[in-house]
Amino acid sequence: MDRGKLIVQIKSKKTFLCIGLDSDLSKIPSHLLNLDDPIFEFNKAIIDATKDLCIAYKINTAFYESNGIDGWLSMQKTLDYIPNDIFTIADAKRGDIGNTSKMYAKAFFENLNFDSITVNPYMGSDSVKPFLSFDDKWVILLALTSNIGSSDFQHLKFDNYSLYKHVLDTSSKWGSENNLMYVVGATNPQYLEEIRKIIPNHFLLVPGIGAQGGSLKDVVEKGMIKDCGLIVNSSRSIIYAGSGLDFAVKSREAALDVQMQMATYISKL
Ligand code: NUP
Repeated sequence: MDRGKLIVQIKSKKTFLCIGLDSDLSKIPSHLLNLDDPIFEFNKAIIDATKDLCIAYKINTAFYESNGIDGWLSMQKTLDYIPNDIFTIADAKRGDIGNTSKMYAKAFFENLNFDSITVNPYMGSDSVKPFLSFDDKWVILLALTSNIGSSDFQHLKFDNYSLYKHVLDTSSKWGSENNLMYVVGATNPQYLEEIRKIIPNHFLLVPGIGAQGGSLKDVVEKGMIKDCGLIVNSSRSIIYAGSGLDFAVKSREAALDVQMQMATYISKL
């Protein structure tokens, strides 16, 4: 999906919500567990209930890889079930020497037909560039993550400039606003103004509202641009909003609550 189509989706659906399918056998409703593929059935019901309220689904591959071959099949089936006009994210945080990154890119962009993949910048340009050579596919590079450990390295200063700023500055030259986005956690909204000075037009994938306590309002105030420029993810607080037979209805209610707030921000663009 290209940037233009993504923006059209955001404006027409009045949402920049990404729902994270962090689907876990130990957390999904127990009545699904005797079905052939409980994770897929769970995802299918969540997608059916929420697809008009979000513009993206993020599949965190850890939740699927942990189930072995069955997990990869659940992931493939889920990806195939997501409507084509919804942006898909493989949250896989890959990156390796160029030769190997090329294989990761083939795995997620060709074998599995994801629109985007999260990539770890630590190994540098040759580890990221293979992912950027695919038409209509996106790299979402980790910049400033939402976890407590983000302060261990990302805020270290070199030449009086934080490491995450070096990542933004240097990597923004590897791709463009049309194939590169950045992960910035909602738990760090105070840094968004600085980040926007370095990358004024790139889209940001923002996890951390909901279960991690980040504020949508803060993220919008400091990070939104005229094309929206934000894809805000929520996983647990939406997909596990209910645990009974009506779990999909509850997930819709939780997604609708976020979407309605987003609609007011989109209407001001
Ligand atoms: O900085 C990051 N923080 C984060 O939570 C980068 C991520 N990719 N994530 C992922 O977003 C995390 O692995 C999980 O899949 C999702 C957040 O889930 P939740 O806290 O909304 O349940």
